[in-house]
This record gives sequence, C-alpha cells and structure tokens, in this order.
Amino acid sequence: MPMKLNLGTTQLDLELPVIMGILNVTPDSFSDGGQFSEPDSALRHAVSMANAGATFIDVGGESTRPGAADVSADRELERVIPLIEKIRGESDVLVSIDTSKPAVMVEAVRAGATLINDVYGLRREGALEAAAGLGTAVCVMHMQGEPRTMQESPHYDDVIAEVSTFLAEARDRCITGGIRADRIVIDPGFGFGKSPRHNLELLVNLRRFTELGLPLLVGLSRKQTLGHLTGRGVGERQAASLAAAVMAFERGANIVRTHDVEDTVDALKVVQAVIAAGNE
Ligand code: YH5
Repeated sequence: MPMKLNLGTTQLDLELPVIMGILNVTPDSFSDGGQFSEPDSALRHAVSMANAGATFIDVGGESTRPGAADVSADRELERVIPLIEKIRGESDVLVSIDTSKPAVMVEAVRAGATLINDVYGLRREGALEAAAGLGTAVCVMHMQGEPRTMQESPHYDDVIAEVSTFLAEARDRCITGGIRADRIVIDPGFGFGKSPRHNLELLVNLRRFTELGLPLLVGLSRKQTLGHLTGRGVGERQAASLAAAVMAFERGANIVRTHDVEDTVDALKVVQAVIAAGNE
C-alpha cells in the first residue's frame, strides 16, 4: 500500500522522494552564518528552494545546534510568524515549523504551517496537547539529553534498539494523545546526543525504523559527523551531505531535510529511478 502523510488539506504521496529545505532564522545559525536572518533574504531563499523542488520549507527560529541556548517564545514568534505568512503568500510550498514550544506551534499553524517538526518529540509541557488540538501532521525526533549538553558524552548500550523503542513510544504517546497515525512522521535524530559512530550505526541500520510503519524523515545535511569523516568545515560539506542523503533514501527514508535542495532533488531522482527500474 502506497504510504501517504495526511496534511489535512492534502495527502502527501511518499512514493517519491520528498525534500525539505532548511530555513534557519536564528541570528547564530551555525551552518549558514545567519545569512537568512534578514526577512527579505529569508523569503527569497524559501521561494528559491521551493522552485528547486522542495516540498516543505522547514522554518526554524530556535537554534538547536549542539551547545545552543534557549530562545524565548516571543523572540521565536517574531522571527518565524511573519516569514511563514509571506512564504504562504508567495508560494504553494508546504511549510513545516521547527519548534518545541506550544505557543509557536499554534501561531505557525494559523500562519499556514502544516507540519510540526519538534526535535524534543512533543515531550515539552503542553506540546503534545497543542499539536493534537491543531490537527496537523507532526514529526517526532529522537534526542538524547538536550541541545546545550547532548554532545558531551553520548552513550548507548544499543543505539538502534534504544532509538527504535523511543520512537515506538513517541508514536504511541501521539496516538493516545489524539494524533492519528497517518499524521505522524518519525526521525532518529542524527547528531542529537550521538557520536559519529552512533550516527553511522543509525544510517547503516536505517531500514529498521521503517518497521514502525510510519514515514521516516532524516536530517544529515552539513552535520558534524560529515565534518568528522571528511575533515571539512560546515560550509564545505555539500558532497558529503549528498552521499549521506543518497544512502538514507536507499535505506528507506521518505523525507530528506537539507540545506542543498537543488542537488538533493537531482540526486534522489536518479536513485529513485534506479530503484524503480530494479523493481520492474
Ligand atoms: C533533524 O535531524 N536537525 S537542527 C549541526 C550542523 C548542521 C546542521 C554542525 N532540526 C534536525 O540541522 N529536525 C535540526 O553542523 C531537525 N531532524 C529534524 N526533524 C540541526 C541541524 C544541524 C546541526
């Protein structure tokens, strides 16, 4: 049965690769140096990613990079809400909101977002209730610890089993809380409380997470593990990111979150065509 994600107004077909373009609107955003924090340049970048084939624009106003400090709800709201309104005014592209705060979820959905992407997996107070009440789709991600300290000494006895159990429990919590299964996306959370070795193990065994029967999102774009493997700085990890995206898609990822939309769209078109030809 072809997998679909229920976005309320539309059923998103997950048979073909779905690309999510990253739009950080944090002044300190590590991987793009905050170059999109000016409202106009952020809007232009969103439209250009949509034209390059992004299905979603993932708007984030809360820095979740390793070591980052918390942002207040008011600061986050003033960064993301006008931008979501403008994106939706200029384009039919879908918007996801990268937040863990209930107030931001509510306002972002009112402004036109249809997917709530929460790196805390709806575990913060009021988040599950807010998301369930909004009736949108959600992405629940695994994270060990919290952004400020999560990379200090990540430890697992069995990273695959532990992330898998976490995601199964997150799914059950969502369903019990009133979010229907056809609105839930899961994500193993590359780089969120994981060493390079843990991240490699997650990528090798990514297929295991498809056993939960839900769409799978991955975010590897420009992350530290790729720097660790290539010796390259954050602004020169495009090729490494593309290799990781290809391998994740081959292992069952449905949605790929990336800074480099155009290249990722092309690469995954080729991979998809090869997989389809192999199934004929
Ligand atoms: C994710 O994986 N990641 S924000 C460090 C980097 C580069 C990029 C040092 N939000 C995810 O993108 N949402 C983020 O280099 C996410 N999955 C989902 N669902 C961190 C990020 C990054 C961090």
